Amino acid sequence: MLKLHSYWRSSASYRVRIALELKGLSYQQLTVNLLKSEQTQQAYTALNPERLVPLLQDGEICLSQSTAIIEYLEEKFPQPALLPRDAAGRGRVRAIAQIIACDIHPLDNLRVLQYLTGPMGVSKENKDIWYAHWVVEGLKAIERRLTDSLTGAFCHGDTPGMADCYLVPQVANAHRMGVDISAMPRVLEINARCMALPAFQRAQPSACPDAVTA
Ligand SMILES: N[C@@H](CCC(=O)N[C@@H](CS)C(=O)NCC(=O)O)C(=O)O
Repeated sequence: MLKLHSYWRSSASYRVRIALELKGLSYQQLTVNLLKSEQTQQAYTALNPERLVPLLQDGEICLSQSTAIIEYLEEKFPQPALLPRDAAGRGRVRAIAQIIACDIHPLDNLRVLQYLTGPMGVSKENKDIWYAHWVVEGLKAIERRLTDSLTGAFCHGDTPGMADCYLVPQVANAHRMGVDISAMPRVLEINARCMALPAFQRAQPSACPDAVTA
């Protein structure tokens, strides 16, 4: 069985859980507790020297990086497809995914925020301003992208796909951190449509075995 090393509140892990659920794949979740710095401990770094989650194990294969993992799943388990059939469509979907994976998330990751408030001496208030700024900038870019005619009920057409795997966790993070994204109606509509689907519900942080809900 596929094994996903992940943490319930990790949005990069959440992307992969959505992809696994949309494809109807069985997988076991193994917790790497980021709040206990388990990602830096020997047992985990032996598997993933990058010291980040998620990590997918498929037999002897160990894959890091959520995008590489999702692309691997797409190639190994092509149906249902998370990418459109046409090259232009695949480019568009990957671009939306990369706005989140490359333009937003690296600026707001745990270790970046900890570096701001630690060695850089940034106050919690200013750290929160930094966080909200980059989330809003990135989601605004997606909102503008979603004005084109290729957007349907979901980010690309009327079937949930790879771009939605990235959008939903980023919106969840924005909500959790109290970032105001009310000026992004398309983003919010698509997020709500996704969250009405069982695959997205099964993947959400509160449904994870390591979720702390109290
Ligand atoms: N580019 C990586 C990012 C992975 C990543 O940053 N994961 C975060 C959780 S969402 C993490 O493990 N953070 C631990 C840390 O910052 O020390 C991916 O897409 O998988």
